[in-house]
Amino acid sequence: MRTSWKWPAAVATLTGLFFTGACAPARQGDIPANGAIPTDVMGVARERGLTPDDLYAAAKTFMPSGKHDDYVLFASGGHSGQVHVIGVPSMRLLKTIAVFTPEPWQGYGYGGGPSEVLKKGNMPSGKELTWGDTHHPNLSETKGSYDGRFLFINDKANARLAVIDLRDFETKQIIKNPNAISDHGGSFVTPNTEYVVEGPQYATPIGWEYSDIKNYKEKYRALLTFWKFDPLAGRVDVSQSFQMELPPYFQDLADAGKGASEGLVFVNSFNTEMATGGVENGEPPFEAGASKNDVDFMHIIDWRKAAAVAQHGPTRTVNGMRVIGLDTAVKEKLLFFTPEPKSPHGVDVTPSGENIVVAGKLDPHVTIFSTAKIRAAMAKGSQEKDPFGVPILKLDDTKETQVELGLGPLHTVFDDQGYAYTSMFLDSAVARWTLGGADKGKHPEPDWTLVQKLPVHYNIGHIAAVEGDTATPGHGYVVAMNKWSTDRFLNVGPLLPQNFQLVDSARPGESMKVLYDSPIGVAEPHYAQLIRADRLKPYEVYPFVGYNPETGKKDPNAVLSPKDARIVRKGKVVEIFTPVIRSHFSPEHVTVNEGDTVIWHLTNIERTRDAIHGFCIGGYNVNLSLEPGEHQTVTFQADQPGVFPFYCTEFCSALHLEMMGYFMVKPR
Ligand code: K7E
Ligand code: CUA
Repeated sequence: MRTSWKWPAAVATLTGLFFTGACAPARQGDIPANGAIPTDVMGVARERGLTPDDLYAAAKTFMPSGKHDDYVLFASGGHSGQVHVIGVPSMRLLKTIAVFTPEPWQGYGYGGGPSEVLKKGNMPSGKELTWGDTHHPNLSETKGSYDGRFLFINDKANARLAVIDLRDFETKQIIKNPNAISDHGGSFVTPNTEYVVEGPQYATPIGWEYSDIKNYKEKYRALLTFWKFDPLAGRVDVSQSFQMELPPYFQDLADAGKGASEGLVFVNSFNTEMATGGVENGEPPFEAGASKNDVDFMHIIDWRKAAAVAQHGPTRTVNGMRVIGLDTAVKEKLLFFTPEPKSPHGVDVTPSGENIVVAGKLDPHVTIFSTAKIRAAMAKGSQEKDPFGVPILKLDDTKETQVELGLGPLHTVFDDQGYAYTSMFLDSAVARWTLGGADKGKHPEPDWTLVQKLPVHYNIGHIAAVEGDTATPGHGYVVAMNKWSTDRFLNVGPLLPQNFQLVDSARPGESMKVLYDSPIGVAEPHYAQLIRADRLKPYEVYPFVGYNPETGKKDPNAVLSPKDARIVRKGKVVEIFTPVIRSHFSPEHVTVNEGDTVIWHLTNIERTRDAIHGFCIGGYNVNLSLEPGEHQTVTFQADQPGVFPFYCTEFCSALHLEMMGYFMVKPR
């Protein structure tokens, strides 16, 4: 293992001072016995027992006040249902974007437009869903590179997709998959964000039909969904979207081809055994039944051809969605299989698109497939079929090579130096290895070779690198997204945070180092993407007063000036028009009758950056966040008589506490 990084000579000569017996006080900041508090870097380092490696890490990650990070990490918030936005290299949490879970500080789910966005994600039965299990955030792409415009994320638990607009970092659309209840291999975009792909996980009867699990092979199916994205509207166009039926294997991660492999989508699978569990009835449990075979199947889907079939048929429509049947997918040559090592997890396309890397949880290798070989094998076809008639292309005809990495390889990302980085769950390590072919880059080592394994703490799941899943990756940093933190942080009780470790991925020929441990105390993150900060161009304030963030237009009920404040009564409907500005709402007295419908229009007419106001009504579960220029309308029933103060929930000025009023409901 190389350790060739250079420590500045002047500092190196001082290194000897670190452990020369100066007795460190019990806690940093305590006054030592000799009364001397260190005031210089080396003194502090000595006092805290820091090594040159520690000082290097500190210098690499410290962000002076007012300076900004170079990269932004968009991380799934796991079963918090949200997305975390983290600056890199400082690893500071910049924001949590509310997606599938109500989030009061963002006014998300407590009245107004955001509540309507959330409601669209309810079950078709009307059953309310107030959380999600977010796994894979995916940034919109142009020509296979991030364009900084939109972010998509899936909800594994309920098979939903969310669209976040990166002009204001807000969730604009949640779509409930009309036919599936479980997903995982999503969201993944095609190289120009033509489609957002939502891959399945656990097979079920399509569209919530009931069927006994004894009929698993006949009745249960997986669905791969292609959501058509309209970049001008910034929304998925459900009417132009389609689904493809897949066998009832448990499909896992997916990735869209790019460059050489553009037009294809790759989807992993496990449980090609079609185990159905039932350990309580003496059947083999899932964990045994679903890992019997030595290989599972990587699915190869020609999405361009599939889109043409969706357009011209034959398809059937299920719950308003066009579905390409499994038999059609076979007949039209839309779907092929090739064996992949037992119980794989990640499938990742290299920057050139020439190779596809599959990591098998239960296999010590990564298997690298060749796009050219896959295309040739697809053209040739295969006599070997799975039980559903899907052609199986021979592994020898599709495989480029294998690289042995160790225990539990999961996910792989890439840099522009010709390296791949694979997370090793069981080894608790990041494996760096070399690519060949079009992705060879500048590495001095032989192609397809393990170069270094860096221990991380602990049980790494996903891994992110600088634009490391695009056609144009950068280099310098890798983030290890560790499932367990165990002893890394102060004990906060038995529910522990996860641990994101920032890794210096250094230059070719040098060694990786851990730079920073960042506790993620808000649910288990899965995937994350790391984008150059200069690709993002968010609003500083909304572009004009009266902006409705849900429509992107001026709201017809916008209250544009203080003189527009008014109350309009029509029978049992009371409409209030409230301009919001430091430090008052007007009107300040709003009196209605019990049973009235209240429609309250509020516009933040500020143009000053960060002049945010909140609007809450105690006892009525209403809380809005009104950013400069933003308009929201909240509608509710005045169903509780009494006097309810409303106030601003953001400390916006010296007279913020005075920014209040009374909502008075006269009893019947
Ligand atoms: Cu957690 Cu991508 Cu859902 Cu692997 S997945 S870790
Ligand atoms: Cu407005 Cu506080």
